[in-house]
Amino acid sequence: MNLLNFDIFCRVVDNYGDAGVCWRLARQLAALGHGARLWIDDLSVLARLEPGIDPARDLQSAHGVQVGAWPAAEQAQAPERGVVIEAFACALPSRYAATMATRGCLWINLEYLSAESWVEGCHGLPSLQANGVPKYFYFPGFTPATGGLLREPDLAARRRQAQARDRRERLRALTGLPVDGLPAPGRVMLLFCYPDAPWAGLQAALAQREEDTWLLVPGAVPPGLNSRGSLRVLPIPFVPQTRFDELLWCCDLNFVRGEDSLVRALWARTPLVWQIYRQADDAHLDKLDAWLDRARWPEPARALTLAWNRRDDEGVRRALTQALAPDAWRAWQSRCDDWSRELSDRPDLVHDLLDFCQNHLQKS
Ligand code: TRH
Repeated sequence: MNLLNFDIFCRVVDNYGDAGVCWRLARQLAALGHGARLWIDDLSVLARLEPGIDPARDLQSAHGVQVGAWPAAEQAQAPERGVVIEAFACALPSRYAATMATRGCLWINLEYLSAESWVEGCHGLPSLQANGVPKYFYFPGFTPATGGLLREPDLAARRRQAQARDRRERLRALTGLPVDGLPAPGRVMLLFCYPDAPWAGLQAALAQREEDTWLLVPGAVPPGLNSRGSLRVLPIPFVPQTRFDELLWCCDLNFVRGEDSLVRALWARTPLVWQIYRQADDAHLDKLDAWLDRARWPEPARALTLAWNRRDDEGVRRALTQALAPDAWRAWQSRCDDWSRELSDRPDLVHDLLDFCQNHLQKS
C-alpha cells in the first residue's frame, strides 16, 4: 500500500468527542506510517486527552502526529495528492481550500457516527465544491455499507493481555485508588455521562444491592451523587486517551456518552449504557432508537438505555435493578460479546478509509 499524507481539520464544538475522534484517527494513521497532521482550534481540549500536548505551542508533534493550532493552517498548503479530512463539516480555511485544486487532493468530510439506515445511501457520495474539488461524505457506521468504526489492529490482543493481569493492580496503577476491598466481578462500574444524566435513579438502584458496587467517576462527580448503602462513589482522574481502554477493561458495566467512548466500550465486550449527545428537536432520539435496534439488547438493558436518555430516574432505578439480576445480566453480557465480535469481524474505519482514498486518488 502507498503511504499517504493526511491533513485533518477539527473544530471543537463541545466536550471531547470532536478532538477525541480526530486524535484517535490521526494516531492510527501515523502508526501505520502515513503522514498525519491535525489542525485543531482548541489545543486545551486535545491537551486533556494527550498530556504531551502543550496548549501554548502552535506547532508540535506527539505520537508521530504533527499538531497545529488552527490559525497556522491559514498559511499552510495542502499536501500534493494528499487527503484532506474535514471533520464534522468544520469548514476548511478558505486560503488552504484554494490550494487544494491544483495539488490533486482528495477531500473527505468525516461525518458523525449514526446507526440510522439512511447513512448507507449517503456514504461515499461526492458533492462538487466552489474550489472545483469534489468533497466526499464519509460516514462511520455499524454495517458493511458504511465506513466502519475506529479500531486499532492490536486492540483485542492488548485487551486480552491486560485482562490476564490482576484487575486490582491494573486499577491501582491507572487511577491511584486504594483497591483493598474491591468488589467481586460484576460490581465495578464506570460513569462517564453528561451532567443531566438521571444519576439519582442509578444511585437508588446501586445503594440497595446486597454487596458493594464501586462507581468510578472520571472528572467532576455530579453534585449530589455520593456514596450510600452498598454504593461507593469514587472520583478518579481523567486518564490520557491512550489509556482510556484500560479503564473500560477494568469495569463490568460502562456508562459512556457521545461517540468515541461508545465505540471503545463496544470493543471492551462488556455491557454498556450509552448516553447519546443531545440535539435540537430531540433528533438524537431517532438515532438512539436506530442504535438500539442494531444492539438488540435484552429488554431490561434496552429499557435502561431509554430511561437513561429520557432522564427518567424511576425508570433507571427499576430497569437497572432488573438488568443486574443474574439471568438478565448473563443475557446482556452474552449479547454484548456477540455484537462486539460481529463488529470486529468487519474492516475497521482506517482500513476502509485507506481503501477509499487509494481508489479515489487513482481515479483523479
Ligand atoms: O465528550 P463527548 O461527550 O463528546 C461529544 C460526542 O462526540 C458527540 O457525538 C459530539 O457531537 C459532541 O462531543 C460535540 O464524548 P466522547 O465522544 O465519548 O468523547 C470523549 C473522549 O474522551 C473520548 O475520546 C474518550 C476520552 N476520555 C479519556 O481520554 N479519558 C477519560 O478519562 C475519559 C472519561 C474520556
